[in-house]
Amino acid sequence: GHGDSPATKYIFSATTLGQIEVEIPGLKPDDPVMTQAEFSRAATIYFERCAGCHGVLRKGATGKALTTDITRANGYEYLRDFITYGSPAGMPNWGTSGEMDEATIDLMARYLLIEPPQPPEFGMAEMKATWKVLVKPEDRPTEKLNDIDLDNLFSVTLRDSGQVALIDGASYEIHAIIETGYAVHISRISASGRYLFVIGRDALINMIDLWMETPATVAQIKVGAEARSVETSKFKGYEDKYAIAGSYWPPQYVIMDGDTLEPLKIVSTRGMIFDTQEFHPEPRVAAIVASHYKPEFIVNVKETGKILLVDYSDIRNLKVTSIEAERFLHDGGFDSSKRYFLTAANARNKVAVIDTKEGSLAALIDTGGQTPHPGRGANLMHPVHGPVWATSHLGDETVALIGTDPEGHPEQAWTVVQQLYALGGGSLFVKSHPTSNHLYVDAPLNPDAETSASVAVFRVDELDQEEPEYTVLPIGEWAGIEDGQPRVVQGEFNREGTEIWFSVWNAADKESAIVVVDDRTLELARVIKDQRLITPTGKFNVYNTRADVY
Ligand code: DHE
Repeated sequence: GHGDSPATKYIFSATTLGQIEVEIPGLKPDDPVMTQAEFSRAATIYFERCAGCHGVLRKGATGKALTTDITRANGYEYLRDFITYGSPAGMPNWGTSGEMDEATIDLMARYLLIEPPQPPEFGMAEMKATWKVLVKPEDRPTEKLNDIDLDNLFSVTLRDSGQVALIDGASYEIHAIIETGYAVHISRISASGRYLFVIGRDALINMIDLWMETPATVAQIKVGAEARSVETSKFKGYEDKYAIAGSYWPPQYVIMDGDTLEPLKIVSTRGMIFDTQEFHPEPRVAAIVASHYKPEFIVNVKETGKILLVDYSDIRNLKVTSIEAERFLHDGGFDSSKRYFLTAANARNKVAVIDTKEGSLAALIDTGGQTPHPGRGANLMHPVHGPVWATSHLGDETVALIGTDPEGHPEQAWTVVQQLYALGGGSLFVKSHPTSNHLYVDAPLNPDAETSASVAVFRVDELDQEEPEYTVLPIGEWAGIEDGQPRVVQGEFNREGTEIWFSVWNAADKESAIVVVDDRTLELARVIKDQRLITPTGKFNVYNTRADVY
């Protein structure tokens, strides 16, 4: 068994994961020989590179299960080759891409034949030990001290430098670069627009005050060993009152004070899978959004397939509605009315729809493609079918348009009304804006370099055609980067919806860029380059993110 070794050690640090020190959990006679130092190194690499898809305990989700019953049956050579060459289903080619050398791949293949170590729990004592209020609420500005147009500010993830860049949506000027967690993941904005919350993969949260002369971190906390989601309360009367973060490890969520990040309530998500009602030890928390209809957080629990409506109006007597949805919930967003939340159960090729007003599952839709991955999705006014929400897919070129208007368009509601064919597999994000006539579809994980550096654009007013055509924007080419093979990822609109920004995401030691496209003409508006823009990926416009406009 794993995790029961009292000697299991695990080192946490506030800003980087560092080397993970874990003891080999009970070697069996036929286990591959591995030194303690090798095991710790492999555990660290696994945690940083593999756990996101395969799970800390290797039970699988976006990636296949890698428990020892499976890995030993497949054997060392199979594992070595799989890690080296990858697969079209989404496994990266760690060897041929040059990211892991032969010795590392050999180590990882051997490591997978041994039982996984279980990292320790992370409860209130551990959280409190990492919690820092750098500027107390009473010492913060009482009015905005800068002349930044906050609603048109972009928080840009600088993935590998563990920072965010705050970039002006009109002048493209970088107002600040702020140190955050390791392999920082997403940004969310408080209901008032004042506080920016950023979470790293190491579960470090930075709370940044945008009213300061130069925006800076005012509070910080680490809520676990690995995390992906953070959100703040948005319901009327609760603006800026609470924050919530979900973690992958340990599997839990925590509700925090919205002014200081003081942890108030930690809730484990371990429990039964919704359909088989079998216990799962690692049900990770994926996307979290804040309801506009009730004082509730909507929490997606990946492996057990449950969507939790967490009522924050009385957190001492916490009421949680647990909705049976589908396994492997990942990411999603609201429809244009903000009443319905659509979330992808990506390894099940489904989208679950939550009616946030009724507090129930409205529908479970087969998207007709392989591995839907919507980000927050995109809302369009379809010329024939009325309001629809779009998702692209990781596993193929299809884009599913799903009707979202049960009152005005009951026939179309919660069905795939149209399938579009974009550039190819490996898409992660789609984007539109209420004022835009375009739907943008990226393909950053496509194995073809030219495809992964391009974006497909559909015209919304041409969606009445049988097979609507798309325009290809050569974003990577427009960036004019000589060195490396950058991928183009995640469109994000400015406040007005007139320009859309794409990240041109290159290796950490190579030049990256942000390319701004004029939405009306589909022409290049600007290339933002700066030595400090290291590995830009996600971008979050303050207004669009806090108001859920997409
Ligand atoms: Fe993400 C959102 C998890 C890899 C960029 N990513 C999310 C969310 C989850 C998630 C659960 C939804 C958060 C929310 O809404 O509360 N991401 C994961 C993974 O588990 C995965 C597959 C593997 C991993 O090891 O982390 C993963 N993600 C990536 C990347 O490699 C990306 C492309 C680059 C990066 O920055 O690391 C990436 N993820 C993003 C972005 C969003 C996101 C840009 C927010 C999109 C949006 O528009 O809201």
